Amino acid sequence: MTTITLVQGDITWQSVDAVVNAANSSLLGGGGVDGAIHRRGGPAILAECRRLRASRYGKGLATGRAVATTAGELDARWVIHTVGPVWQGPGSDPALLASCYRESLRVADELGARTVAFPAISTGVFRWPVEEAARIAVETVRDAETAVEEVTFVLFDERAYKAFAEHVG
Ligand code: AR6
Repeated sequence: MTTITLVQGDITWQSVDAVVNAANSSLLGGGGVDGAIHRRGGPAILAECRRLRASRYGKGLATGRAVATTAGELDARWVIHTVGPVWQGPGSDPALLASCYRESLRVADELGARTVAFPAISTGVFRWPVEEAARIAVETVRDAETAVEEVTFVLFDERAYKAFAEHVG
């Protein structure tokens, strides 16, 4: 059983095996949580992302997929980068958002990570309504077959925290 914990705050301060990044397909950084992770984690993360782009991920990382790099100077061993879907309005397919959580946990299992921190993927620049994103995130993690022992959702603001709390009993 995976324990689900909620924290309100900045994910870059978490002490965990793996921190998940809400990246974009370029893997070369951006704003939001992506910018914060690269800023605090330092240049080693970007250097490894560039190597991934130069090798297996020449076209970038597809939406719903995940890949790991070093965590640089973060208090973690790995950053798992995943690309959430952009909200396209009502009727947007939640499958790709669920895939981000599932694939990130699959990568965590490959690495042997036991504690993983997630942000609320797609709920910032990618505009996914946080109430729906929270339900998808919690249900997907709860249903996942994984050896990860603790998943911490790190929610940046109170609205996101409350949305996740609705689904974590
Ligand atoms: N710790 C935890 N959560 C955070 C932090 C932080 N330090 N900073 C922001 N959030 P976003 P997306 C929350 O925009 O919607 C980037 O440019 C934020 O309040 O970071 O998946 C990427 O490069 C929101 O709830 O990610 C992509 O281009 C959540 O993290 C694009 O944004 C996700 O917001 C990805 O967009």
